[in-house]
Amino acid sequence: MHNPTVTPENKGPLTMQEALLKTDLGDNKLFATGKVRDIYAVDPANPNSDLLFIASDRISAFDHVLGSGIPDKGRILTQISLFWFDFLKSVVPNHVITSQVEEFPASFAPFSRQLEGRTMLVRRAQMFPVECVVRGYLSGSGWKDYQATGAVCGIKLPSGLRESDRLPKPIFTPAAKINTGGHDENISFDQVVEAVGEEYAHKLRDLTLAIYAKASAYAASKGVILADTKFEFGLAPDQAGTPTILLADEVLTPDSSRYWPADQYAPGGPTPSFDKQFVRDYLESIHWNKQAPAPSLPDDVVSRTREKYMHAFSLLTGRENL
Ligand code: Q0Z
Repeated sequence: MHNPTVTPENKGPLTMQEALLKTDLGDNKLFATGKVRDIYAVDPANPNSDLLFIASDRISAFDHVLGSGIPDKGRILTQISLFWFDFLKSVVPNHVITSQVEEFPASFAPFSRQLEGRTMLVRRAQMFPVECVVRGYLSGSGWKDYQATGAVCGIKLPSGLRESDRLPKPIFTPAAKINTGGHDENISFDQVVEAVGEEYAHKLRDLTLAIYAKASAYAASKGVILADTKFEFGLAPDQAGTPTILLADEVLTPDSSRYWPADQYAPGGPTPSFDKQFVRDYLESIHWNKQAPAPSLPDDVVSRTREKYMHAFSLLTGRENL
């Protein structure tokens, strides 16, 4: 299977085996692209206009976008995000206007098949230049920093912790966004204060910890450990015109979070995450040098990975179908 890209317009069926690798919305203007997501401007002439936020079926591993997509991945992740935006709406307002394609501006109507289930019309916000990371467990760059310094983002931790250990309490470990390619760099709370000011720094930290507390307790009740995750916040005027913090971007998806199956949790080593383990194992097995071009994936790795994403979706949302 070569995961053919769907045709841009609404011709022919979108069958299960097709992955959306590249969005093509005709004359609509691309606003930003990431490894996996694309953003379109609704009205390019208006610098404040809404945005169309689309999750493709691209998948990245070892910092590269792979040659194959995972059919429905973008739809699955968008539905997970929408679930969490709704679940968290009493804690924090969010940027979502609608995910109903029929409610999108008319210029997007010819592309409804491409957009269905994977797209959110969102309010444009002034994004804070900080990745709001929260960790309940010691993994990834947190584990690396802890081994080197005994601290993460300037937060001193008890000695003797093992990889994947649960932390005494969740910690806010912000990171600075590094433009394309480079990894985000862990920063101290004081550096957040320098970037956004004292008041917003405290608000972002408190919101991040409050969201994590509510979401991780819910995930745990479904047999899923939310080891860590990353939020992006922005500012937009509320109904009275007062600048208000909004939860933006994607929220608590497997791409922005480490989800661990609780029944496989074993501290003292790396914990394989829910979604990409078959992909990483395959890429290690072929001894890819982790330089471009990234390889494609065999069909069985694609379909087993798709099942992993669907399983995470089902556990978290209680739904069997997209
Ligand atoms: C998010 C990103 C992506 C590339 C801009 N509501 C918003 N208002 C203003 N800006 C953004 C949002 Cl979500 C915004 N990003 C991150 C996402 C592709 C970059 F899908 N950039």
